[in-house]
Amino acid sequence: MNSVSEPILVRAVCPHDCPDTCALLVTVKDGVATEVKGDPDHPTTAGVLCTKVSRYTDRTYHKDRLLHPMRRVGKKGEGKFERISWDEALDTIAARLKEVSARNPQAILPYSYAGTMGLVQGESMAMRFFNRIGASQLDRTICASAGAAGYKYTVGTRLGADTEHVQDARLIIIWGGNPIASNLHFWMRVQEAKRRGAKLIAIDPYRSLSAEKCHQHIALLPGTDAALALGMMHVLINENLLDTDYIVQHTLGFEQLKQRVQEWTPQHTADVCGISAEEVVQLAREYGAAARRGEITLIRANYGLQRVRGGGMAVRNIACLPALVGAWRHAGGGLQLSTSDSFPKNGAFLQRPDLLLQHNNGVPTRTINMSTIGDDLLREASADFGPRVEAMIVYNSNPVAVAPESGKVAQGFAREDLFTVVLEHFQTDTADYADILLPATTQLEHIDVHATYGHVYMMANNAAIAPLGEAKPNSEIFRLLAARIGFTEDCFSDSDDAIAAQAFDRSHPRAADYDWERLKQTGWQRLNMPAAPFAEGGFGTPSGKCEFYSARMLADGLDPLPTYIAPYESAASNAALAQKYPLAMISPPARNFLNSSFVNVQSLRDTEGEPHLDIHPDDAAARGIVNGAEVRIFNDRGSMLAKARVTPKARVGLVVGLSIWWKKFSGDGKNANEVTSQRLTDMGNAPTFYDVLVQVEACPSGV
Ligand SMILES: Nc1nc2c(c(=O)[nH]1)N[C@H]1C(S)=C(S)[C@@H](COP(=O)(O)OP(=O)(O)OC[C@H]3O[C@@H](n4cnc5c(=O)[nH]c(N)nc54)[C@H](O)[C@@H]3O)O[C@H]1N2
Ligand SMILES: Nc1nc2c(c(=O)[nH]1)N[C@H]1C(S)=C(S)[C@@H](COP(=O)(O)OP(=O)(O)OC[C@H]3O[C@@H](n4cnc5c(=O)[nH]c(N)nc54)[C@H](O)[C@@H]3O)O[C@H]1N2
Ligand code: SF4
Ligand SMILES: [Mo]
Repeated sequence: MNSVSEPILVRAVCPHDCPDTCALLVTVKDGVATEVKGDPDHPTTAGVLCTKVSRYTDRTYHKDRLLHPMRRVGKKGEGKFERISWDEALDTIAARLKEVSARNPQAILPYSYAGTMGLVQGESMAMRFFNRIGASQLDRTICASAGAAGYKYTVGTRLGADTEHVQDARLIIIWGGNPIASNLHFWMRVQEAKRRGAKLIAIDPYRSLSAEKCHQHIALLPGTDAALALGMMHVLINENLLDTDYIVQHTLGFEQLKQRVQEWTPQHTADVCGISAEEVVQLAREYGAAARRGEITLIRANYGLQRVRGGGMAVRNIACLPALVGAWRHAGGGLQLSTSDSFPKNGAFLQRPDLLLQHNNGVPTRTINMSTIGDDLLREASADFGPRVEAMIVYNSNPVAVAPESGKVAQGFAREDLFTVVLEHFQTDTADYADILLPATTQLEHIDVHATYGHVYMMANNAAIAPLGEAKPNSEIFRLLAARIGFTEDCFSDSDDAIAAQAFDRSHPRAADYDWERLKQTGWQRLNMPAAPFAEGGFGTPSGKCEFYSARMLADGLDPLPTYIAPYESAASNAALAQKYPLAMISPPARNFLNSSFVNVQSLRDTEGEPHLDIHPDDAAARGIVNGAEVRIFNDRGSMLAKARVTPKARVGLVVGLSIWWKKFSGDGKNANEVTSQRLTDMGNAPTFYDVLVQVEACPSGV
């Protein structure tokens, strides 16, 4: 490369697990990325990035980047490593996986999530490898599977309101989400709607940054959203605030629903939710009346309300609301949970599930739920469970920090007989337990193609710079491992370009004109799809209607009608436990972190400060806790320390610890997942991170 050259602009995509999936423009000078900006022309990005990714070069060129393979020399978890060559690393891994696989390939487990959401560096070459070897399958439930299940039973498919029309809505309900922190580009459009006169209502037990900026904040008890939706339906139906035409043409089970909601009087609803009956009535009336006037009403349902026992049912109940009032008729109206099913991904090509069946006598291997990894790593072989997990390959995830009941997760990872490989950018809490630690490239160093869950554009990521040090893309690491083990199928020599070129199914009308070479030039391309997906019905359910009554739910052993499932841990549902541990604790995302990513970027960590616990003045006073005091948060599963912030932002009975801290950056080497449980949701086998009771006490000074 010339020593003095003009800067060039490279089109890229934000890889992080965020609905916005921004289009990036990376400035590169002399082979060095100097700046990352949002593409002003991409409709949802609109030239804006969040604080985290506008500092992306700080992360890429961070002094702690892993730049060569390493082997553990200290004890597991201690984090002591020595440098080795790629040859030695790959030979060691291949030899160990062959040995385990000769006994039983299902003793091998991949562990990955959405460190990158790219279709190439995510589950393409990696899944081909694990399918071919016959490893256990990983059920990737840690984030969205409860709500996805509830939504699919009701609406049929994860399509929803189009973000590009949000500014046209007149009433926006932000339900269990904090878009200022976690969905910024949606929030920008909400702000535009507000300027045009829209009313904003937040439904959240915590006065989040976003709730603070809404006209109204309904602070219900955590885990009671399903009840609030039932109470709203009671009012809408009994006061006839309905779109009868839409109901007749495009829904199923209205009469049964009408019967079901009768018991959900405003007072009963209010008692369950810990709010007033007036709040229930007024919310329903405003929602129904706005729709009646022909105004666009939008519910943004997010993840906060799914992380409790009845999380699937909560989303299902909320998903009934727009059909009752006909909100789906308008672009920008209805509901947005996720847009991920908009994308016709070519899963059979990307992941090659056929390889698994072919090499395993036509039967799938066992499935392990990523959300119960703590228990599962500690399980012995049994007829029920299958073989003990003997080898784990972790990529795109940091389970020791993010998985529930962390004490058990760390205990599992500490097993001397477990062989652990971690592919990472940094020495995370999980990396500390690796036997072999491999340096992976960041988004600026590899190519990828992306679908999203917050808009409907296919997105291309070009490599802006060469890999740093000896880092390699995930895809290349699995390609090399496949070769070492002796897999000869052609798919293991597909280049990243070849994978990207077929990532979307061109036989599907939405992606009919997908062309990877062109997308690399343009950066982004909208799927061919309408802005109002259910304006004319056409739901993805078996009946093609929005199913108030779901025969599939009945067949799956669930209540076929909307109902309320109380949390595992709450004063109302477990009084004995609440006596010991009276405070509900939630640990939603901190604005300057992305799950546990970015915690090690100094400037962002400095902005967050240190682990905090927001606690209501009454709850603090009762415990002799003053603002700024060090407190201990505990239950039977574990404990952690944090600095108290005494504030009415947390409703009485609720404490909030914004997350997800790396354990090694907190005073006591612990984070919020010490107290979370491995119990699963009613549907989708998802974790219940926000279904937790704790006690909080002031630490004696000096602790
Ligand atoms: N900055 C930043 N952005 C992120 C992330 C991040 O870590 N940081 N994470 C990304 C990921 S992986 C995801 S899944 C999404 C998450 O996106 P969101 O679900 O929007 O997550 P939060 O922004 O925390 O909003 C959750 C809100 O739900 C509230 N809540 C908790 N329990 C309940 C409840 O029972 N009922 C109701 N109604 N509300 C409740 C919390 O108080 C919180 O304000 O964000 C993505 N974007
Ligand atoms: N208490 C509590 N726990 C939670 C949550 C909560 O709200 N509260 N939220 C939950 C949710 S919604 C989610 S989605 C999960 C998220 O959990 P994870 O998906 O594990 O997300 P991160 O913690 O960001 O870890 C991703 C890791 O992938 C790495 N990575 C990024 N890109 C690449 C790459 O190209 N190659 C490789 N090899 N590595 C890469 C990053 O460096 C990072 O360490 O956490 C869950 N845990
Ligand atoms: S984290 Fe979200 S808001 Fe920030 S740049 Fe990435 S996609 Fe955009
Ligand atoms: Mo998530």
